[in-house]
Amino acid sequence: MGRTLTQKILETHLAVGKYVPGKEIGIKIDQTLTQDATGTMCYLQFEAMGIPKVKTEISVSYVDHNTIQAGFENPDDHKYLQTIAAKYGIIYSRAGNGICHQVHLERFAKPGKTLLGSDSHTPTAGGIGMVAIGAGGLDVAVAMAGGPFYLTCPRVIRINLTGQLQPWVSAKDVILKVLEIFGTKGNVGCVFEYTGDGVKTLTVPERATITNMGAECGVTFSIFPSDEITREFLKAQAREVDWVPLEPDPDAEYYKEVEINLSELVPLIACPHSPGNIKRVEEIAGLPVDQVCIGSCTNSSYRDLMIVAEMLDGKRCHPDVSFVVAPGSRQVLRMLAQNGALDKLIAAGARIAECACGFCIGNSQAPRSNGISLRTNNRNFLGRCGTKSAQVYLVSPETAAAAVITGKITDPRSLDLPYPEIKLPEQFLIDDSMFIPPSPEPERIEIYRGPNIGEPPKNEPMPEKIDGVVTIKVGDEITTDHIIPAGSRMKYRSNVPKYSEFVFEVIDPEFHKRARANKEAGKHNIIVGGLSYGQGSSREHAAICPMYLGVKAVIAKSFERIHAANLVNFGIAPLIFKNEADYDEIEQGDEIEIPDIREQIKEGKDITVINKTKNTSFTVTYNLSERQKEILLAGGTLNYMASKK
Ligand code: MIC
Ligand code: SF4
Repeated sequence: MGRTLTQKILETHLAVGKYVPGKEIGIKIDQTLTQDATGTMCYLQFEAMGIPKVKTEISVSYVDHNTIQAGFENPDDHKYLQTIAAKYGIIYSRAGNGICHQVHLERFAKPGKTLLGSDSHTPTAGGIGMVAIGAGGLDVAVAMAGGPFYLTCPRVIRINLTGQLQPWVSAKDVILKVLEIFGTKGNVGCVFEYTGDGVKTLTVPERATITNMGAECGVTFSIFPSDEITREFLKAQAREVDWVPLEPDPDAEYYKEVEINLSELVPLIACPHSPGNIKRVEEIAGLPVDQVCIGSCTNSSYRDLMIVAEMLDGKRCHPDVSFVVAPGSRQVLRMLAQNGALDKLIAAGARIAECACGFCIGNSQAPRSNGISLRTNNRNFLGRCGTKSAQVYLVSPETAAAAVITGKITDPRSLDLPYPEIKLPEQFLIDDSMFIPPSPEPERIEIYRGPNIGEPPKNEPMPEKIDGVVTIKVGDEITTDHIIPAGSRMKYRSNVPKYSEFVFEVIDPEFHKRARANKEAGKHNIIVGGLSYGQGSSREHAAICPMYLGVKAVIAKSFERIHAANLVNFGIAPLIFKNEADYDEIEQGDEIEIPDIREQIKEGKDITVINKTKNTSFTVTYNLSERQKEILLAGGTLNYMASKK
């Protein structure tokens, strides 16, 4: 039987286990990336491991999330990260160099290699034929220390692309179509592998837009073959030596197959408050728009911003629209500056933001109250933009630019404009001067620790029994943005006690007070959730902060991959209702007891949960490998690693 591309790359990287879909494997990681918002905690944990130098082929530390610097916290973190990079053999990408995923694709991503990143959109690099996976910072720290990365050997779904995109329809519409088909839940443990003649019509940055938002479906990664188009892209980045041809065997067998005819796609839009809430743009055309934001790791490439600049050439931004453009990288920005496209954007009324995450993470450009914002990024979760009452819609750069002109949601095909054909340059502008290489004299580097840098919090081993309270009961599709907000709160990433005050802020600002009171009274906190708990980001603070507040278990109908792994890493049990109907019986405030939890987990048994308030009991189960069980019982990965020394 032929092999999928996923199987080929994973098999050459197997460190633990056998390639059997559904079973846990450990793989060797060739490259890592971190960004500042997850990076500080990741490197604090790396330091705790006592390894003198990273053991990967390439590790890059990007500063792209918290670049606002409205206070000392962000710059303190940046300086810490810079000194850590210098000391431990890591390349430091300075603030201003661009968004990690865009820059990594341009300068480091290599077909056939593995990349682990402390950011959920790390699969962007799958566009170049790389197995690129998002994970919590602690997993990335372990990979930098040379340890394998553990994952469930994936089930590979083939997405066969045929035909060719029509004018005004672009890569974003392809991934929105994929989201329409697969939704944002139920895809854990799978990967998307793109095949077919349609692949040959897509450039690497377009492929990267598609792999980027596979994260929204919850797949472990998405991957394209590495072909002549990949070679051209690498050549244009002066990295042709990094090219290798890669494709699945023609008779490879897939877990599931889906076909998408690119020729039939139309402009699509993800409506509030989920990237899976897909409509055709023409269905809601005419809705007035207050803000248009173009950028983010999904749609900020040279091609994306060139098409916007050409569409807006000689036009003016509609007076009711605030129009923001954040180029994905300094390479993109400089090229736009040199070829005059930047001037076209500025002339049209664009507010040019830094090459950073910016609006996407809600640390700037919040819309007005009840405002309608059209954005090219990948997530529109409630409150993520910084304004809880705002409605955020996700679209392609073409649809976004159309609204800049008309002030309304507009299908770009309905504009009376010639379609600008954008060709990728034969040579991108290469300027690596905003990367700082590691120090040749690491022993002389002193790590800078400003007052914002704390210690990674410690946890106790799992108690014999959990005796606690349902501190909160939430519904389906709770994202990590619900669990711990980013935006203006993100500056506390290195200060866990302070950041913990914002757990569940967007749905229940009193949560942290109840949790603290329970903890002080010697009670454990328990979270009850619905389907697909922990969607979205890789931020391990969605586990660390609850851990700090004394949460010992989350009982949900199902979990998303990265968050479930983060819960285990920080010693919180991710327990699954055996019978989903039991979710309906349990209420916030119920007193809960889980007797002999250690014993039950050790023996791999289903667990009985006693609801003392209701005088009932129900059964929960869990998806944990033997290794994860040990980690959980030890109270998290750091304790587990210390016990193995
Ligand atoms: C996001 O898009 O939500 C983030 C901010 O990039 C996160 C990482 C973080 O919270 O720092 C992610 O996607 O993992
Ligand atoms: Fe940054 Fe947004 Fe991409 Fe996250 S999704 S890495 S915040 S641009």
